[in-house]
Amino acid sequence: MPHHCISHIKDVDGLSSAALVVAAKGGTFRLTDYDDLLREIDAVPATATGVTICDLGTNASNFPEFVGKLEALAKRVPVTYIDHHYLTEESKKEILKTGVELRHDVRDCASMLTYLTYKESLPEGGRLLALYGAVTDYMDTSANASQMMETFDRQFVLLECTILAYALAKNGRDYAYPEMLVRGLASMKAPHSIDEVGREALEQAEVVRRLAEDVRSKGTRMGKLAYMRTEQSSTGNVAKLLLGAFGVSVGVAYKDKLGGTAELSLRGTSESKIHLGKEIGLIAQRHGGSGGGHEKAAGCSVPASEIQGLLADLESRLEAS
Ligand SMILES: [Mn+2]
Repeated sequence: MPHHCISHIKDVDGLSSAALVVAAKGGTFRLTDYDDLLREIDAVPATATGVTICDLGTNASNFPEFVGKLEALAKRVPVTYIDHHYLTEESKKEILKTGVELRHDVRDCASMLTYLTYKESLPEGGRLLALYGAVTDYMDTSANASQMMETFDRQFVLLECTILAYALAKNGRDYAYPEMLVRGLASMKAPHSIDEVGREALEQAEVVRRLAEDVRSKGTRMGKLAYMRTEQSSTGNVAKLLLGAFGVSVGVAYKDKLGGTAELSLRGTSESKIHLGKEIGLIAQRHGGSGGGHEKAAGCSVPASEIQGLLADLESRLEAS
């Protein structure tokens, strides 16, 4: 009887979470982004005997619909929802009312929470997958992750999860690629030994080096933030590079998507005094879009014509903080 997993397609945390669910429960999985989460819930196979949703938050604008879909799904099959994106107490209560089992904690990454949920059914290698998510989501200083890290060669963990992140950044646009990575990880392969992943990661290292030069000439400073339009699949990386290139507290990188919308990634340094996820959720809504995320890493999508207005709003929030 097949279990079904829906997890985040964009980063190592989402992929590691999916691999952990597959390793523990078998069955099928789908990788998706926030925009398509509701559609993926609708598309859960009728034969599924259980569903786990990992590393996928939702924002205020479609929260009621999300809760409605969770409720309908939970009537059919047992549902476990594992996430670490910020949720209000009110939202948590609403999710719990749907009958899903909620594993939510903002102190750990989704892979760590997934590992802890299915620990009993996982092989030894599952601990490494939990750490890959923790390091790449900047959550390896949590009590669980730092304790786990003590039992490994730290450099091996850093190397392997970076290989994974770089190979994903290079090939993430092709759905089959992250799917292939999840299959390899679920069979407990080290990232460097999956297919051509090691070589792809090194090629991406060169892309990143060139990109770091690029952002200096193509980025624009606006007060406490810097922004840039990019074609890179990993807008998060570009946002990060802007922080260093311009010495600002917030970097924003965006790319155009089909249908006149733009997808933005935001990254902040410790100098940034606002919660980027909460702020961008509110600002994006005012500009006809939606967004959310963590304190120092967030994202949103808005009509492309709203970008300048959105950046100006974000900048004035930074000035006021
Ligand atoms: Mn995550």
